[in-house]
Amino acid sequence: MSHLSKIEEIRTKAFSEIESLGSYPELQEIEVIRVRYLGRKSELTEILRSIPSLPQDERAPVGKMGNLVRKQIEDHLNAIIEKAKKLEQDQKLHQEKIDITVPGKRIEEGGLHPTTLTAQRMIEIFTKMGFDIEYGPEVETDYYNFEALNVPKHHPSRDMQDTFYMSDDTVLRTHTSPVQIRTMEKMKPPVRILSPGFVYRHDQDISHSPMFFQIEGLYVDKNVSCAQLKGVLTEFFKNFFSEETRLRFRPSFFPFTEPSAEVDISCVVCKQKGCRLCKNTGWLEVLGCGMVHRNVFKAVGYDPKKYTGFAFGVGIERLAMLKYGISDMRLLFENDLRFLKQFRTL
Ligand code: 2NM
Repeated sequence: MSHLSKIEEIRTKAFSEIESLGSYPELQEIEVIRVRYLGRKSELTEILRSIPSLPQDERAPVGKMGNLVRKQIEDHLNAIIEKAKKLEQDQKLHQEKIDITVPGKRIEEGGLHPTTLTAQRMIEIFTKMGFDIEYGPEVETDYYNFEALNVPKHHPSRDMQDTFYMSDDTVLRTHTSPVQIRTMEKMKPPVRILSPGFVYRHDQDISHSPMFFQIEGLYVDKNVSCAQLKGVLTEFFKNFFSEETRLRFRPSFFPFTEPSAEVDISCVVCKQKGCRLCKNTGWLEVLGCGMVHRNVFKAVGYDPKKYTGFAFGVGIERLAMLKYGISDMRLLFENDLRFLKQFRTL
């Protein structure tokens, strides 16, 4: 058989095989045919490869015919492949069509814990006043938790009855003041920071938890005054509770501040008419504060003649209870969803 008629035969066979694929060919079936007629080992490829060894006068017509048929088969296959792809696509779309009448799946919404919400609100108010946020370790050395804070060796707060000791000189921090010490060690005044975090005390009843969330504030610079302390705290409580909130500063004592004060706010429940919460005094104790003791400045290498500062510390659970009307602190630690779900407004 001449090469030309062989090529003709290949075309006829290829075309009839392609036709036999029917109207819904699969891409895989098409590929089998492509390899059979156009692949490296196909008859047509063999013929085209053998052209250089053909007699001179046969080369041109065989080459022309061979390439033409190759192109025809290729085009035909490509057209079929397009069709098959489109079909596959249509089928996919058809299968994927959605039933918009099926009821939606409800996404279980989470929420933030009231303690977290309270801390966030407090941080928001103080950052607007220019305070930065600082964090530190919950396991502290005796030095950062007591010594640098001017707490004397035999102060009751150092007692095993009150503090969780990890070893002779490591404790679970009893306040976040160590964060203030660490921050002052690494930067010069002006220092305006807030230190939120968990602290630990050996203490437990309806209004005390052995682990609670504290936020302390510290402002150190030249000429920081007691009046500024009162101004900043007043601003905070008016923003946090309401504009009519009043503050009262009572003299107190802390080793790390001098002078020191306890801050009471006008009762958020009865507006000072007298109620059970404020024990008919009209006042609620919420916070401790004072002017930073010169010994604390000495410990961090600040010159107490050059700088003054104020500091305060507040338990967040207490503020959360007052803000949301929670009567038992234990609710904040039990993680009962019936309780927590009531704060799910985000
Ligand atoms: C309080 C009350 C008074 C306080 C002092 C310091 C530091 F590090 F600057 F000395 N930080 N926090 C402080 C002062 C904390 O909590 C009731």
